[in-house]
Amino acid sequence: MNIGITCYPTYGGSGIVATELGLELATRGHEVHFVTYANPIRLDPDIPRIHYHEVEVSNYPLFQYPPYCLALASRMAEVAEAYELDVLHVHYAIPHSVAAMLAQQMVAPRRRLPFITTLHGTDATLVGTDRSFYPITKFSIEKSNGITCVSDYLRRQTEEVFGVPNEIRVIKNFVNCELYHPDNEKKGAAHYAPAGEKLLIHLSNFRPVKRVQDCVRILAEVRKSVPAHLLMVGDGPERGPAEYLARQLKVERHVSFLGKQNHVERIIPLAHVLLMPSDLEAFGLVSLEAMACGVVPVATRVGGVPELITDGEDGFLEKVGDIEGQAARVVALLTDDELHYRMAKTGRWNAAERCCPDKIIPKYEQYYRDVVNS
Ligand code: GMT
Repeated sequence: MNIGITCYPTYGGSGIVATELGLELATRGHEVHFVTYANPIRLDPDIPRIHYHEVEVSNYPLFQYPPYCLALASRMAEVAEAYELDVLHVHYAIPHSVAAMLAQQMVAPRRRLPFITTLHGTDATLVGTDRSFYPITKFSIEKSNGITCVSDYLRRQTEEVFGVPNEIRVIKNFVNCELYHPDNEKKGAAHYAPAGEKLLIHLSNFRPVKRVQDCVRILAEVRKSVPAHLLMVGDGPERGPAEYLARQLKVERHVSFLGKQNHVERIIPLAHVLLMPSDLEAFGLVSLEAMACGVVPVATRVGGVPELITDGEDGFLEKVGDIEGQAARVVALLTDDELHYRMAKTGRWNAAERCCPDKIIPKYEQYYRDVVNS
């Protein structure tokens, strides 16, 4: 098939899923056309059957806000006609779903261009429910030829919040278990923790929903009983406040802020525990990546996370904001090697069994066929 993919090309779960999906589809013989404003970070456009079409937005002085959605729709329509796309698959509803709807109408006299919208989380739970975005988000979701959500939770939420009558298919996040794998020796850890402290890790876009400061608080609590060092990977508005808090709690020497990293699969396996103290996660891709690397997630019981992590089996789930509870779980994992070994092994097994590309990509391929033939 000829498949168009649009996503946010920068750091963020939806862009990562879209990019990895495109790569997997290309290895399965599909021609994959990315239509985005920048080359997605994990995408090498030299890979066979991967094509990248940049969206350029002119910045005429009259435009206080450059009309990206219109430029994107035009580019989608151009690419669809030039490369005979069978389907457009957009990740994150706003504004990609609206642009796909326009592109579909632009090419309608000459070709049928069905589009699928994949909702990833904040597009439905936060941004989509913003009053100014709500009507257009609901409209473009309903006009989609196919809708997927990354968890059962998000499907229920989408049905409830938007009252969407269409069928919504749940296709969960996946992880490439060959790329993301355990590193039992963790030799590289000494670079961050020369005194042999065990590593905790947090990765995110440092938005308020991630509760990044909780990670620093958890580390401070853990260090009351076990020496540990925290790696903070990513960047965003909560980084400054988290750095400030680390100084306030006098743990700044025990926290490394690494900023945005292109090869997280090399860093995650160095850690023992992943912290994901979010207010909300539709799925929690980073916990899946950690499990694939044999790193045990200590997370919050929110959104779609319990669909991924089984509390006490392959990770721990605690209440949002319960610093003592999360810290106690981390301490247990850092001090009981047998417990850590068992949970890390189960996590790796579950990630590979349930969420490897071979289990998930055929679901997308089937959905494309269903939508194209409907
Ligand atoms: O919050 C993020 O990490 C970014 C966001 C995105 O859309 O880029 O992630 C969402 O999509 C991921 C991939 O499907 C999910 O695993 C995350 O749980 C989800 N984030 C939230 O719901 C907050």
